[in-house]
Amino acid sequence: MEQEWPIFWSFRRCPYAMRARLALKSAGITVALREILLRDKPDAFLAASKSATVPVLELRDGRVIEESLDIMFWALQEAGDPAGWLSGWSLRKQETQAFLDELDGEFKTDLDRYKYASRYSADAQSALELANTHRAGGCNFLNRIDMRLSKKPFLNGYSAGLEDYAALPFVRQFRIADMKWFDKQSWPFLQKWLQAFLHSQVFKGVMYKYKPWVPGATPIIF
Ligand SMILES: N[C@@H](CCC(=O)N[C@@H](CS)C(=O)NCC(=O)O)C(=O)O
Repeated sequence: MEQEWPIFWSFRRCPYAMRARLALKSAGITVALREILLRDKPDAFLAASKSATVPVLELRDGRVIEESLDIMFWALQEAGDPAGWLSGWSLRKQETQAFLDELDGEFKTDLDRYKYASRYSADAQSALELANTHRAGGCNFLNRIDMRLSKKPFLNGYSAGLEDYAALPFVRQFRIADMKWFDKQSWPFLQKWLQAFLHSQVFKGVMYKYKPWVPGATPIIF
């Protein structure tokens, strides 16, 4: 059957999928969203995705985009970047790439080790130590975000864009690991930036709960 829209495989709570959904919405690109459960991946998803990770975008011409940042770039460029998300990137390609690499590399590792320290440790004491070490590592990155935001309201510049929306779902997760502690940290600019995002219609617009996809289900037009 001819598929009318690209197929977008998603998982609501996944920060990678969140940032891809944010970019698709900003670009105004309509997709058929297929929510999956990571513990019960459908065969059609596994057939489409070599990495078996979400998000995955299956284009109508048969191309498959498997990395969330690639989906963001594809969507924004395809639509002519209507909201100026790529303005910061156009001006500072190298710095933006370095930021994205650190975000998906060192910061994500710190986030995982901090949030799920017990999975990586033999006992409670070593879990606590590991969590503290990686929380400190993450703070290093967050301190620098706060510093940047003290100069301009967004990482992208005077309006939010690629770096902001690529990072916000992960900063949100870092906060969720221990909200009381996070909210006490002296990151005035970062706290404001994150809170504005959490309360935004933009964020709410990509967080609807959908039932997991099953073969033959009515497409969810996202
Ligand atoms: N580099 C990938 C990473 C995507 C990723 O790791 N997604 C997680 C969910 S947040 C996943 O699908 N994990 C596979 C699993 O848990 O089975 C991207 O940017 O899209």
